[in-house]
Amino acid sequence: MSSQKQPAPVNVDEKSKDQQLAKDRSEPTGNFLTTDQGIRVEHTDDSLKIGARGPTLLEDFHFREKMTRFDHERIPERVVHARGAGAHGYFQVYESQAKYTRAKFLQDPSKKTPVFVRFSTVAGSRGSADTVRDVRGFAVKFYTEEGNWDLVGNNIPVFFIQDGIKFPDIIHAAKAEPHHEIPQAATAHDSFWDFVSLVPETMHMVMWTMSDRAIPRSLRMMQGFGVHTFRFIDEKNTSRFVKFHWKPLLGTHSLVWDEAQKLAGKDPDFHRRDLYEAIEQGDFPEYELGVQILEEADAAKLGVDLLDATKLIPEEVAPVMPVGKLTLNRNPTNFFAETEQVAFCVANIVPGIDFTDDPLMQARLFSYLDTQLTRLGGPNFAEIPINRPLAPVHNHQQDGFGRHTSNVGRANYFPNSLGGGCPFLASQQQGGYVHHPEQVSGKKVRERSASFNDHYSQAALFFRSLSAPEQEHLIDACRFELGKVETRAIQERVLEHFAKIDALLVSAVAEGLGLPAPKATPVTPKGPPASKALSMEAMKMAMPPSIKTRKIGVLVADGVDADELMAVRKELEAQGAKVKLIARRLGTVKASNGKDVPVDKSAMTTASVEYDGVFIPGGAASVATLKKDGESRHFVQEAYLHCKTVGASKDAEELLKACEIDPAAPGIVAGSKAGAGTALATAFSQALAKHRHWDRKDNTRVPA
Ligand code: HDE
Repeated sequence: MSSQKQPAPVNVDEKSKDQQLAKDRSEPTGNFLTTDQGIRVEHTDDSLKIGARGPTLLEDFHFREKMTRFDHERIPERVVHARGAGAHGYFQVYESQAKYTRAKFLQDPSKKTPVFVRFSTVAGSRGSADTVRDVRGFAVKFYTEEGNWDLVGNNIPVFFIQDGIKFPDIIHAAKAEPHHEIPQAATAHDSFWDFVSLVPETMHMVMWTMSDRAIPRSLRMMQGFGVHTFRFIDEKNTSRFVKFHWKPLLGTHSLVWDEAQKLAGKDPDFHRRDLYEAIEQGDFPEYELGVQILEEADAAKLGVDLLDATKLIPEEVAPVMPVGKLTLNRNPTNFFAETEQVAFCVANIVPGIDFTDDPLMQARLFSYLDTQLTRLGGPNFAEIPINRPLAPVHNHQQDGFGRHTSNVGRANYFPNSLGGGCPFLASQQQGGYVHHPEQVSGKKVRERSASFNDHYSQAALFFRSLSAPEQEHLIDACRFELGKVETRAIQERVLEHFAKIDALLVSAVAEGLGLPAPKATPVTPKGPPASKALSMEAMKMAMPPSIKTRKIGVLVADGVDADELMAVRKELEAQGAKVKLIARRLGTVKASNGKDVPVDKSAMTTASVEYDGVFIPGGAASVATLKKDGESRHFVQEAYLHCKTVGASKDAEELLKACEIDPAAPGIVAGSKAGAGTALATAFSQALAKHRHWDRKDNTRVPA
């Protein structure tokens, strides 16, 4: 280091990124309308013409600028993960992780590192619906004092393919077919399943995408995974393998497929809206970061190759250790500036964390920056406010489209003496990034390691770890997706693979397709026969029951029993649930005590699929109106069909009867049994905390 002056230490706290972004915010309130050059505009509704009916003048700089800027508003959408929603927040470590990593942001529990998170679907375009069956991206940018670390993960812990060179193939196959660009945001088509049927390494992830994991209830209620094996490097340069996990503190929950499809029409922004509203209301989404740490010496004993991204390490084999918590507490100011322009990159890494030779990860190290050069219009996108690190940037990179930084001095090369040798190099002790000196030797080959060969064991482990209802949903999803495939030979080839996974799976899917089931020859999973952490149902059981942030639709009409409504609302809201009153029309309904009760939603603008449960308070006149109303009956029946909790006061049970719902069915909380007021509300919330009642046997009997 050849400078006299030492750089100041970098201090980052929860507010640092917001303060940095604030410098670029433009506040219209109290300001004149101006051109991009700051000229105040006197008139913006008519172009400059010769006479009111005459030709528009080229001289009209305001018109030309306004139109030009409009004409160029669009940038290319992401080639995958085009649809997304973002949020700001912070990450805080529970205790120092110095024994595993020297990453500075993982040392001090009092430090809050700012983050920006973008959740996404993979296959659909920017304007596609949120609730489609798909993988969800879970990308986190940590603005640490040592520079940006991006953990660009998914909500599924494994990937379809083992080598990144196949990524263009799987994505081409999964996205809309090239000749007619159909279907949008769906894998239920021939080309996807054609690829899958020819590439058995996809099987494990296919099981996950056909499971309820692929239709999360909320972005706030899904897990995240780093997928690849990374390295943690400690102060002594010891390397350990690490896998990253995010666990939502609200638990992991899903929609049901019929509900997801209806939501895609009723509210295509369902997940985006849910995230935005939760943050606005102060219900900040929280996720715990956990790590599975594996000593390098133990890796060989695992029975799976850590470099194979189609495999996971069961939590029974390597437990997930909690490391810290991510809290999302601020919505972006502007969607485009932040959520659209954010550029994540697997290669953005800080000292103390390192890569492995996973050939999928290695491909990603190239792809992200490469795609962003096109998407963000050149090499200077790291200067876009959302992408800027909080750590200072000094180097000899220069010029290019949209350059913001004005480098000082004439020495734009290294080494130099004209600039005093600056900027100078940092040793490892000064925070310089030193790659882990892994010893590698071998021949140049285009080959797949034999240790990557087993494609069915973990698919079987996943399927067998699911509860019976979860297995049923997975089978139904396969029947749906393959049912849309038009080429019989593709369906048959997929069944051949399913036969190697599980006998029930292959027979039930074959039955749905009207094809003979190939003889089942299921593999025996290596390692544990089942893994609890793979089943959302099993994980739910392990969590304290909660109805926090759950939405309850309360159906009301004139004559509703006001006292009961109050009691139920009070109890549910005390537990953190959100209660919405739904009536035929907006405004108010006249309660039984003569008071006007404000309505939140008109039945026409909402649907049961937007709620986690339904409650029908008493009041003879109100119940009589609802009973006669087809839409209200449909609301209740649909919620029932989707296995949601339905509550009814004693005199509202008539509505249940009109809906052909048995008040004794699981998850039906009826006043005649559960009592009234707070007692009824408590019973309702206990049932709601179970999330769904899969054990309803007469589902198909109830119309919806
Ligand atoms: Fe990505 N992926 N990916 N991916 N990925 C992109 O980068 C790619 C993979 C993931 O919200 C692209 O800026 C390759 C796994 C997320 O902005 C692109 C391979 C995982 C996001 C790209 C993979 C992911 C992306 C498109 C196989 C989970 C959205 C736009 C080798 C661990 C980030 C962009 C955001 C986005 C390439 C596989 C997660 C094309 C080549 C595995 C969450 O660069």
